[in-house]
Amino acid sequence: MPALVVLGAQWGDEGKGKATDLLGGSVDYVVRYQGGNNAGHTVVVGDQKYALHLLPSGILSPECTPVIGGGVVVDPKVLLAELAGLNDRGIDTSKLLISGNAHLITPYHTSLDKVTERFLGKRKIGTTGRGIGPAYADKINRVGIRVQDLFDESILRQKVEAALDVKNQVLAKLYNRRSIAIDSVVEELLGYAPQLEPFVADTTLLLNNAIDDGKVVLFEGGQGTLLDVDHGTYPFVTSSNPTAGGACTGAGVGPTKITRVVGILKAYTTRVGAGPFPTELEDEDGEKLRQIGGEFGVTTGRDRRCGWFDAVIARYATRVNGLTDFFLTKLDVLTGWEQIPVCVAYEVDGKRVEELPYSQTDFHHAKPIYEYLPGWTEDITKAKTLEDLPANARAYVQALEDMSGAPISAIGVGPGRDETIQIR
Ligand code: 2SA
Ligand code: GDP
Ligand code: MG
Repeated sequence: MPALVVLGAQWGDEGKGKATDLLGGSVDYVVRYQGGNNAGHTVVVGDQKYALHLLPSGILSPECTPVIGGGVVVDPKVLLAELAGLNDRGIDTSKLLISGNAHLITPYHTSLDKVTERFLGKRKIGTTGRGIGPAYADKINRVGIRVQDLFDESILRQKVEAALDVKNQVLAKLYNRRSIAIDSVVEELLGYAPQLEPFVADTTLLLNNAIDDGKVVLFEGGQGTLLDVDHGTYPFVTSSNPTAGGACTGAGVGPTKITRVVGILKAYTTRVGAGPFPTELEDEDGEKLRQIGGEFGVTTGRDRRCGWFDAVIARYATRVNGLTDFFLTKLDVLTGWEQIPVCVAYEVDGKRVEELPYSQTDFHHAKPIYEYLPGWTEDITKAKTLEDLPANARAYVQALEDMSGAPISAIGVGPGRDETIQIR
């Protein structure tokens, strides 16, 4: 199993952090390939809980080398703070590698993110305010600053000037805001250079060599399939590609090298931020899922919107990612419901639709068609095998597998590393 991708099959927060951490003990490299510190990956080890934002979850496994790939956007201030926080808790972070091609999130990206959201008003995306969109916009616009630019002052200054030239005019003329001082940005960025330099490497070369040498490399997605800028619910998406193809571009590894793509799938659905969500519950069931599942943003603390499982989304995730298997998470959260609705298809303008509509207008109008599966009341958090689950919980898992288009290889029954049923 030389190279596997672990990604979110829904709108993120499916439990990728735990899944990656679980596998992390047996892999050599864990690679973040997109996104930045908008991610919030929670890992529970014994009585310790870690919330990772930018660092790969593999940072918690001593045998594993954590890598930040070129497709990631890096806020250097946040990165150094996250490293210091882990070091304070006794975690060795010295093995971290960062691609010199990764783009930087600077203070002006963060400001622009917040200002843009404010000006969008009721059309806002509900971003995390971490500067993600503006940093990726600069990358695509070819005025981004990369990690490698930190080590050449004159190049850095030229690039900051190029990036700020237009922005300052826009800020002044459109938003009536003060312009951003080039000197202070350059000075701040240069200040991070000595601390970051030891981590910077040609990660593409290294990862390809590692795979060729038979090492095991895990590519860890942030966010989820429906937040993908190309395949998600645009414009209510993040500005990168959490889907499987993003692992190839974001890490510089060809698709022929990827041998397994695991979709992390929550036993119900959540979403943070704005945008369509067919199975959303704005009633006491939604509140119950939020409270029992602890559905609050790991980065922003926002309430996550909650709803029933949506098999149309799961099938879509199987298709656009080429999933080989699913890791079903948070089954324990559903304990106690008499019956559990599962969305099997949508009704769009009076017609039954089995697959995710490509038209966003149709998706906004999609109404869930539910099947009702019998619930269970027994505590399942100690279950270690499928046979330990009550019959109705087993039937729920089987139904989800049958509807979702790929086999379920593991089931999460609690947040801890050991609260997992391994099936395959
Ligand atoms: P951004 O900041 O530009 O990426 O926001 C664009 C949309 O992407 C959503 N997004 C997320 N959705 C779920 N989880 C994320 N990470 C945090 C978590 C979220 C938090 O683990 O809880 O703490 O709020 C994440 N990151 C980005 C975002 O909500 C927008 O809809
Ligand atoms: P990620 O962004 O996909 O890594 O997920 P988050 O960390 O944002 O949110 C998932 C939450 O669910 C975290 O608090 C995890 O500790 C928790 N979690 C993961 N798997 C399970 C599970 O099987 N059961 C329960 N109850 N919690 C889980
Ligand atoms: Mg998260």
